[in-house]
Amino acid sequence: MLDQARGCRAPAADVVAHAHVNAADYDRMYAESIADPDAFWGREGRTLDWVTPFSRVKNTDMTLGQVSIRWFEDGVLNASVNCIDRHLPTRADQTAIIWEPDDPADPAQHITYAQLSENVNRFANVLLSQGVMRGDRVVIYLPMIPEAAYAMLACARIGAIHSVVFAGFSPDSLANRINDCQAKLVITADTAPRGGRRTPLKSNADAALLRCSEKVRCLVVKHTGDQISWIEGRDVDVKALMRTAAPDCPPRPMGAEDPLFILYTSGSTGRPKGVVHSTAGYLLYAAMTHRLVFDYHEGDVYWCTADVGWVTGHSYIVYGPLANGGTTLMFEGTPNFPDAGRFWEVVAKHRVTQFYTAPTAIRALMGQGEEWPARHDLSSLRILGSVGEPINPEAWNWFDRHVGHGRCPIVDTFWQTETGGHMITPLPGAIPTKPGSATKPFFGVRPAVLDPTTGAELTGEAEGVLAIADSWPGQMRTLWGDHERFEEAYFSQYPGTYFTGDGCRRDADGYYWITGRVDDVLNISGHRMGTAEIESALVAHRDVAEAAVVGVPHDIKGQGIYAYVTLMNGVEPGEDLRADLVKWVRAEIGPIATPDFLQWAPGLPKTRSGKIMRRILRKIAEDDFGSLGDTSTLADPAVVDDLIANRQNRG
Ligand code: 6R9
Repeated sequence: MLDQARGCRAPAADVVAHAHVNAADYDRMYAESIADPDAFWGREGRTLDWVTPFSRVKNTDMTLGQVSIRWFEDGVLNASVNCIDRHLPTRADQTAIIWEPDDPADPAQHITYAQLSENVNRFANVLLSQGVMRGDRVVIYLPMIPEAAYAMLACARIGAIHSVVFAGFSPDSLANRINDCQAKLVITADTAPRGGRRTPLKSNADAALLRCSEKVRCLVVKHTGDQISWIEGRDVDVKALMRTAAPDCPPRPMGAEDPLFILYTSGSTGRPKGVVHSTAGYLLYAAMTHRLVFDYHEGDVYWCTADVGWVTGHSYIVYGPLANGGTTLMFEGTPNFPDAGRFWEVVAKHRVTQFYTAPTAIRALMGQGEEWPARHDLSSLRILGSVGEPINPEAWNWFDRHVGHGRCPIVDTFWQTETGGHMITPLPGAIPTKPGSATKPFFGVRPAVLDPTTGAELTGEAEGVLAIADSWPGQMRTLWGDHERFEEAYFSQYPGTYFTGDGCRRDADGYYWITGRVDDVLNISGHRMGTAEIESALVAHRDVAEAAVVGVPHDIKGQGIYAYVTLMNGVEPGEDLRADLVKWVRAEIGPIATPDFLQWAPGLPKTRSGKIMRRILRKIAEDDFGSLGDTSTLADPAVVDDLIANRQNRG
């Protein structure tokens, strides 16, 4: 059913009949969640397994200077029990994790809940044997292997706080995170196969640890068996210790508000921020959104293609699906290895029912042609999902037609590392979709479209910036070690609300359309990257005096990285130096930060107070010279002419 006039598609009758939530349920439940959050979330909160039940539901304050977010605060529970133990009586032999290796010639693994339990318990005992205690931080730098989930849940079991660092990050980025959270140990693997190539994770960790306290231990999962260097006394073979560790480890009772994990993400200024999530509120929110947004049912095989290094992997590969007793697929590889049909081959092989991916992957596969999905049996699919950036209608339609064959609702889920789970998203049986719109708020979420300058809340059809007017259980609690920066970064712009940093439009039907970041955060292939981080990597190079980075539209990645570089006096620009700088940034941060363009800039456009005018730099990067706007406040307007003249010289 396609309402052509409004570009709106209502859920088909069979989807509605099967769904946990229909349109009437949505209206009723949403109204209650806003009018009486204590009643709504109190009921939902009791679906978790508690050691000591909570008596208080919501205790939150988003007032600048006294921000405090607490949910179910006097309850006591353990997250690993909720993801494992409570399922054992009924589903010990059900598959919890399907692991699909990089090389399709290697066998997939089916890990049952009983096996998951044994592995997590053994892993937890290994951590205890290394002196990890409740509240200690453990950095996980692993590829997409089952041990990544075991390690996360083992931390949760003993009350340690994990911080997963994406395996694509450089040794420097890893060291910064280990040092910022003062981790007691780091868990890594020998090497990581991806797309037929191997990333030397252990040697990256070795390089990172040179910059960390000597006390930090290194637990190594021997995954490929590749040759690695070994430091006796510091390095520990996890698998060897797991074999002899006891298969049971009593779960540590944790307060609802005890941190479950820290996840570093990019902001508009400074170094990455350590986003802290709680045990109960986060887990409940991840589980509930997973169940309702993907309409997850018994027997489904759910696949999210994200990496556990990002929040999507935390909430929708590990915690959400496992808290629901689901079957979650973990994929080690890439969409185009050995060929552009790999995703579809995996869907057919494991009879995947829900498939959750990013627009950048869809656009890349779209470019390879529709013959790839057509070669595989995709009839098991029921729901498709998108996350990470706005999905353009072309990609939406291709996904719908060639993957979903017009019968699978697409859930375009808007959310952030900070929000813990989906914020604005369709529910498959309840909310008609429009290509490109994340549609309606999830339960308990109060989106507010604000005038960016006055902060006034706009009603009805409106365009502005997106804030959230009240707390929800999955909300981040603080920034690790810096509550002041937390308040400053999210609650200082529009008092009393959480500011997302995104622009947004609400249409006449009350649908939300996210228009992208309004701050200096870039979204490269769905990965968040702060311009400030790339700039500081560039200026760390001895030949660079100054740098300014902006985003530029990119067909596949969504946004590309455009860097303007001013060299030190006496240094000559040239192709070798350009290549060297690009390599330098990759080594400092990681391949995801590789500049797409690098333009030499003898000067940067600055205000008289020295602020770089990025608005102008963005326009020049986009070849949009006609509308540079007001340049009269520039200290030296001539630099703009020079940058335009040298626009071609950008490599
Ligand atoms: C989950 C995740 C968050 C930023 C967010 C926004 C963008 C994510 C989106 C979307 C439009 C969607 N974003 N999902 N924009 N539609 N469905 O991606 O977290 O890495 O923290 O990025 O991503 O700009 O502010 P994170």
